[in-house]
Amino acid sequence: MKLLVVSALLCGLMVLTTAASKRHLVKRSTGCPFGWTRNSDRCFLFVPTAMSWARAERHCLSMGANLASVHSSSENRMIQSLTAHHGYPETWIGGTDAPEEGIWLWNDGTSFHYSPWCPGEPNNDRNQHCIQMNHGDSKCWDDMGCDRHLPSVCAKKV
Ligand SMILES: [Ca+2]
Ligand SMILES: [Ca+2]
Repeated sequence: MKLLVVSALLCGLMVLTTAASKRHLVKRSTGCPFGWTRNSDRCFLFVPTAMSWARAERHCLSMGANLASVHSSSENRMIQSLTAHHGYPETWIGGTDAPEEGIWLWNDGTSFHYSPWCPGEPNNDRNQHCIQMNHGDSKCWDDMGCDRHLPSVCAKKV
């Protein structure tokens, strides 16, 4: 009898833990669309197709996202890791100073406080108003002409 009770309890526990792990799986798989990478409360997608900054942003918008804003070195590294399979190409992120020279803004409306610029950047060379990451050997940020065609990274809230 005791054995029966114990095995019934074990069965119950197994059902419970299986249900819990299933819930966990479901949560993980629905947090972000397929192919997107979750980091904290956002989903990120590397888009290898080279486009101008504005077209890259419009492409992100079509998926309910914006070009990615970046707020810390760990976020910067995480986004870089999404570009690793493609050899760390120069890649658009969502920063621009097009509305007013030298006033950098994120197009998703978040505050601009972190910016690992390369030495000597941003230099606004011949009117550069958009941010590319992975520039140079140290893969830092550089302001670049927005009409240049580059891969990009989209981001959206979970
Ligand atoms: Ca500029
Ligand atoms: Ca520059």
